[in-house]
Amino acid sequence: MSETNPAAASEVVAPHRYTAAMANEIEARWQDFWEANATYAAPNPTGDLAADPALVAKPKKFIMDMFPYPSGAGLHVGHPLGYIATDVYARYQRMTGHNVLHTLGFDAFGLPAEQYAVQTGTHPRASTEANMKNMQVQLRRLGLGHDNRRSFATIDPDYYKWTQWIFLQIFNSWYDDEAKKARPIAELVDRFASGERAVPGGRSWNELTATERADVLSGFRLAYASDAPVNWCPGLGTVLANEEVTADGRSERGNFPVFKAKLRQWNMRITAYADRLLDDLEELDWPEAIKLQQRNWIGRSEGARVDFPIDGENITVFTTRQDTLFGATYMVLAPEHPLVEKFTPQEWPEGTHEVWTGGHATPAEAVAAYRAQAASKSDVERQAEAKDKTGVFTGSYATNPVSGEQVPVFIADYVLMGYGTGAIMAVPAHDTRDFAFARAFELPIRCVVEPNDDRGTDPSTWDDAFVSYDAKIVNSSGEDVSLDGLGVVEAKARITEWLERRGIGEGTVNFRLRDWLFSRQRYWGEPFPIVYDEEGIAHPLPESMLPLELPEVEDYSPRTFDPDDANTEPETPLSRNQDWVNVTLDLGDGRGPRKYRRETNTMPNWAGSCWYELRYLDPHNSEKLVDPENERYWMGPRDGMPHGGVDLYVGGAEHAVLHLLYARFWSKVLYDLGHVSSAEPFHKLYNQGMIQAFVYRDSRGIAVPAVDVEERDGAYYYEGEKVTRLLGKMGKSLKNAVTPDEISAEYGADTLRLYEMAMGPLDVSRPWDTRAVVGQFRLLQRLWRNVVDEATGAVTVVDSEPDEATLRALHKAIDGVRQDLEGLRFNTAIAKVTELNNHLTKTGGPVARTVAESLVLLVAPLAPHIAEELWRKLGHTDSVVHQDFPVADPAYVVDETVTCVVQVKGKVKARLEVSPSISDEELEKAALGDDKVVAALDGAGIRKVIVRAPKLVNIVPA
Ligand code: ANZ
Repeated sequence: MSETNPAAASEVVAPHRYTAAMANEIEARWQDFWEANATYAAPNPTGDLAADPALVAKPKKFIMDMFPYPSGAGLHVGHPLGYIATDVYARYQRMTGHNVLHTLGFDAFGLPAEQYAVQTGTHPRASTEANMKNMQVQLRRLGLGHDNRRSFATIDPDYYKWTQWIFLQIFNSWYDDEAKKARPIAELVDRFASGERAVPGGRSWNELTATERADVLSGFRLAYASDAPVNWCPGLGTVLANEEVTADGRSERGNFPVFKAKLRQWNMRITAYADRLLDDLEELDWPEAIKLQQRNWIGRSEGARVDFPIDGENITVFTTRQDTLFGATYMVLAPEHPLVEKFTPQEWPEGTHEVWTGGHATPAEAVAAYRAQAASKSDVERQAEAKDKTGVFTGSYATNPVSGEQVPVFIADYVLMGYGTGAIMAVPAHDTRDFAFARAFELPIRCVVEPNDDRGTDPSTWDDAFVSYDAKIVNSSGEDVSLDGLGVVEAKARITEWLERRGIGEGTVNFRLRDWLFSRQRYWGEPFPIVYDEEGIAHPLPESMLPLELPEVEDYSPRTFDPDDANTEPETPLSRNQDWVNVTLDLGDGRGPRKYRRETNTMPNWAGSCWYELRYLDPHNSEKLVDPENERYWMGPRDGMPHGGVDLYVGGAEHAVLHLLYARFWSKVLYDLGHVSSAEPFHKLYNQGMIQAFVYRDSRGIAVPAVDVEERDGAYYYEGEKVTRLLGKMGKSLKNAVTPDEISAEYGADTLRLYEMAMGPLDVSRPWDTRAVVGQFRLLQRLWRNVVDEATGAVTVVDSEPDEATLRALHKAIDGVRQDLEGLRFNTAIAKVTELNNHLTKTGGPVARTVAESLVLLVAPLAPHIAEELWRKLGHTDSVVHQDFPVADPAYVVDETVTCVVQVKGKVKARLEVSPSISDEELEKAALGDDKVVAALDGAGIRKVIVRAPKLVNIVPA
């Protein structure tokens, strides 16, 4: 490539031409300068990063990237797209009067780092640190203006000390549903002890043993251990959060099967915040698509709980269609429902339908067999829209509370224990799954919502359920309530009121969101600051014992199993170090030194990224997570916004739910407990697109090295063999990765930055094309040439007044670039800079100093190294980084106009100031709409309009 590379050519002819070698020299020099002078240091109001109060008096901008995990593969050119974008934006904000905080840390715990370590046989800390070093070198070369004093990795004990501290805050609090906020658990204990609040279970607090008290509090704590069914992934050897399981019931990482298993695990009570997580979305400046995904994940459903009496007890169902209660012809319990045994009689009732029994001699036998079958399926498999529904009759009937009818009670795996009440009323006429089930089990199907298509009202002739919210209720009259003729919404309201009046049901809201499974059977994560006493009660470590450091172990590999073997149990790597696990401690709780066992699970990799924005604010604070004054300055609510937060957060759309939901939840807890002033972490979120690359595959479908592929007549060849080309991801495994280092070596980082920003709108994915990079290099060469004599190296600018056309070109560019940078439209900003630069090139002759300086300032956020160099060459002694961004003079921004004469019957009636490029149609419209012209026509019709844009319009009245 270097033969055709202008970057390498012509050094002899023009010794001071901007070449790759020169770019590399300039860039390395300025990177050293910036580092030595702490050019990007952002001052804090207080603490060790505090500085000139005048700087802190400025408005602030806190600009953040989703931080990377230190991958062994290093960066390819796709990774820095967002980092460059935030850097350009941050530089622009610095030049428009803001105190800017922009830095980057590393998310260094978690599965990827650990898997890499296991594969390469190195300790995760060693491999992670080596990877970070490598990435830091790569990032530095891009000229990113980060405040490196604020960088850290989540694996630093100084950092995870506070991750553990936050865990303890969450552990030590409960959600007060009345106040709608988290409070210290000690307040709840006081309320129980004083009798102000009844203890669940009905006994008094004083009667309870220590274990019983701990169990009661577990039901309230925002972080709690429980034996609930969890997602167990034998192939990875760990349990996973719901968010980490794909739609087909496999692990997001590694694609292994995931099973439900009952294991004692830590959870975060994120469900307590479901309402607030949903409501506060409204206030955020986020892409609608991401908000929608969060709304769906939280999954708010408005419906009702309804009691169906059975043998003096009730089965309570959750339904979103209480308006169809008259059409409920059977019920279904989840196979795991605790009431199943109770309602499974000794024998089948007289005349039980054969298909209902599954061929079993007794209900107990049928239920046991079906339960075993259901246990081997994942939730997703159970919920699949398969037409063949399975289940068995329990042998019992319940009463439909509105019709009084006896309805059979089934168990079936399409009803999940973890949603609603784990029991449903089935309305086969209007629910697809119930319809399929009713057909299979020959159950009655009753139409209670009048179809508005042509299927008729006899369900026996239907092929599927009629599902609609926009129809009338029919066949729904009982003794003292009738829904007939009502629409769905009115019917729901009426029946809910009826149920509530009789105390047999109530309107409720149900959420799809589940509590967040928070423990992993991994080595490479934050240890829990929890120990168990000899009675098995969990105790928090006192703050003075933090950080609880991850112990060195010989064997840090996870214990994995046959991926398909559900009957396995996880083993935690930390449990292999018994010296660490068994300790004698004085927790300072008045009980003196005692023997304890440490928790051996570790936190999931999401923990470290749940709060890192806060630590950037005050990274060296050893007393506090963050000083409140610093937090308020950078994160506090402004300008009447209900929440504060990071001013711009850029990252990939793949984090729509997991990271962003978890981080929002932690923010809210910290806010409730008074540790921070913003209840939301990220005010504005922006998702950058992906840089894609062509993947070339041979006839076997194997990727071949993209650099060695040749193009001939529209076809592609590798070693003489024809290969196919498709646009895909960039990566080592697809043999199409291009590194920023290669491109920087060939053209310089400024060219790489410009190319990435010029490729298209930031939020759109775009294909990488190495051959196109040179275009941006040429722009920088022309820029250089407009200021510097390539032969002598002398600055060529002159102290003269620029001409009018140049002033117009300049101020239009300033105006446009400002708007584009503010709006993150970097590609169009570059187009405007290019236009101005071309104007100067075309005009020829030396450029006026004022114009050259403005041009350099316009370029500075985009290509900071060359801008810094030219700024010095222009005679300045201070860095370009903190200069004021040019301001457009409005007089030169408005389009030039020409005067158009409008005649009526040959006489001049009006003069219009119009754009020289106005079209005939526009000009005619403007003329006919002019007040003076309207007056002159005085209601007369028009025979003819002659238009000669832009100067003349002649109107001939009828
Ligand atoms: C009666 C009914 C009639 C229903 C009808 C739907 C249509 P969303 O919107 O997702 O909240 N359901 C309730 N609990 C369930 C569970 N544990 N497992 C499986 N399904 C369950 O869904 C609520 C609806 O899903 C509820 O409303 C219930 O079926 C079912 F024409 O009740 B419906």
